[in-house]
Amino acid sequence: MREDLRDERTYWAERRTEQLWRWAQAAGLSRRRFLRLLAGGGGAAALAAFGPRAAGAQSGSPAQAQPAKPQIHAKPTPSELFIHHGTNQEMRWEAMYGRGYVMPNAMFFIRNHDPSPTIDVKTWRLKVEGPGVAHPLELTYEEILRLPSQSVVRYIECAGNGRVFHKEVLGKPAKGTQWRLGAYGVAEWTGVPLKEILDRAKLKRSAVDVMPTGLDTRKIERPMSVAKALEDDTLLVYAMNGDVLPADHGFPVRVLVPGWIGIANIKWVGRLFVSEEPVFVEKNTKDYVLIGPDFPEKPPAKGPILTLQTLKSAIALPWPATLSAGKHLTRGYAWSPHGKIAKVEYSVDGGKTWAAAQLREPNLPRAGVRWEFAWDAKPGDYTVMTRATDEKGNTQPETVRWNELGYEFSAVIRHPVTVT
Ligand SMILES: Nc1nc2c(c(=O)[nH]1)N[C@H]1C(S)=C(S)[C@@H](COP(=O)(O)O)O[C@H]1N2
Ligand SMILES: [Mo]
Repeated sequence: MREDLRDERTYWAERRTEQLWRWAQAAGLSRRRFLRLLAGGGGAAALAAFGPRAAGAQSGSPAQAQPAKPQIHAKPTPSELFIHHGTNQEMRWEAMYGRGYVMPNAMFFIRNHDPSPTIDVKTWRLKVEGPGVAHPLELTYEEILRLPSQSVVRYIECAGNGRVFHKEVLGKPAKGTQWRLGAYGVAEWTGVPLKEILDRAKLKRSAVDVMPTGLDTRKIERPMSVAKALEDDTLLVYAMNGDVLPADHGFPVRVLVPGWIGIANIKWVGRLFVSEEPVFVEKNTKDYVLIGPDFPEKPPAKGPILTLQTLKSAIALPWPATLSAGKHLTRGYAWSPHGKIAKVEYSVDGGKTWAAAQLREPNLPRAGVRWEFAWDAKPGDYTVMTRATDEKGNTQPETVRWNELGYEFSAVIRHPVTVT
């Protein structure tokens, strides 16, 4: 393999070039001319002119359906545990104070484009098909449960987590659910490595991408490279924190694609499509791309395609918080897609002075870590800040670049706390 396509960054760069080359070939361009155009400034945009308008258009624009369904979620979503955002439910960080390492299923955030579908496992089948497999399959739920399984602890985070800070910090609102930091959750996921399933479907050497499709109203889908699908911890998940995978989290099965953005973790999977060509759909051309003055168009996508999540930290306190004066053990989490967290620093004076918080085991890569610090709080108004650094040396920056859809907010956040 020329490049490491398990890395989401490399993957999209590679796939885009392949797509442009296909269009160029179809238009009769030579490889030389193609490479020259590609290398030139604005070359990709020029090449895109050879292709269909936007690849996402092929799948049609999303239905305008405003579901009149009373039932959006299967589990209770009380406001002590969740901040409600329509079909989405944000975990309240203060509810995680004093709990264990993983987020209980009853508290795990929900990110749904449409209401959670109800699926009958008796008739449900997983189809594994497409030109990239020699032996297409249909598996029942029972058959899947009998395949070799794995359990891993990993986080899932929505690409839009922190979006509200585009407005509150950068001063320019971004479109989409106005999450604070609660679109993140750690769980123990159990399921069948996708590799086991692809092996049984006789994955061809010519296979390029694997795309899971959801059985929700708009059949949400987004591809991954074959290399990523074959990683040990890329799973077809059927259990979450030791329970049957809950309806809101993808029952009967979802994929877990560790380190990749939330949308890669498709729920209610009905089909795994294995291609021999790059796959471009709405969720990697129009959504989940960076759009804005700092981001050039990247045909066939409207901007750079999102890759990894960003490094973040959050405080397990209400927003804004009020505390009574005295000793407090302040707690929270920090997480990075690049590996373990190396340190978390905190400031209670708005960033003038910083000290190290204590990290609490476990500290697992692609999951996160709990941190805490003792604070003897005197009455007054405070801005509490935390700054995480991961084992690869990435640190939360002071600011980030605004983008229309509000992705990749990872800057240090100023949490308002009043001590009375
Ligand atoms: N079929 C389907 N899969 C989906 C989604 C969806 O709307 N439909 N949302 C995605 C997004 S954007 C995120 S962030 C995660 C959220 O997973 P959770 O709801 O279990 O927390 O699921 C992903 N998988
Ligand atoms: Mo998401």
